[in-house]
Amino acid sequence: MKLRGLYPIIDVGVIEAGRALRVAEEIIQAGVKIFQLRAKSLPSGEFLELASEMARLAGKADVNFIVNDRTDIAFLAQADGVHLGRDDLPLAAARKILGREKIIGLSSHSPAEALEAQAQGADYVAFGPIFPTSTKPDAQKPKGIEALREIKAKIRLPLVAIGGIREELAPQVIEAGADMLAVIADLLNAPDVGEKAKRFGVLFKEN
Ligand code: TZP
Ligand code: MG
Repeated sequence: MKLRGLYPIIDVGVIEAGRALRVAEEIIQAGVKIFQLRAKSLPSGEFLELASEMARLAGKADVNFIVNDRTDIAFLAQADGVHLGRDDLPLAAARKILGREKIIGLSSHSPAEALEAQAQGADYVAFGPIFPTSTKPDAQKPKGIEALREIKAKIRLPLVAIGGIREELAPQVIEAGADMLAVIADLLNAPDVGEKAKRFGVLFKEN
């Protein structure tokens, strides 16, 4: 499956965990091909339960479901992959658990880190924050879209842009080379999440 389009992150620090499955249904209905569950403060058992439900929904719709940070939960929930940051398991260790077929995405904050992620065998690389974000309090300083353009010229992996991406800023991020836009606040705080996801989706057809 080609990795391109909106990459919603369902962050249960931003919406209540009780709403998360409904949101997953809405974005699947809206046509997204990949989404992630981010649950920094959910107890592991609840994280696993929610991830398992989401994996089931995604599986029925042939959508890729990715678990943030936790390779153990990705494995147990039978998710399609895991997204790893710098504090998570190294890629090679996650690969041993999940195998070759699963998707492993890595975070990067510079061209050098993006190249390193590619060399390590990641399936996609995320770069950001592109713009200021209040969703991740410990995020680095915004990197801007020229840095994204620089990375796009250097790597062949699908490139995910993240951080402060709102619908009105999305066209310039796609133009700079993002294959996917990872979005939390602008999507989850929208009055109609499904409609919002559709509008992001349309931008990939236009740009
Ligand atoms: N990593 C870098 S920025 C960020 C993460 C998880 C937060 C993105 O959230 P938002 O609300 O789309 O800025
Ligand atoms: Mg992480």
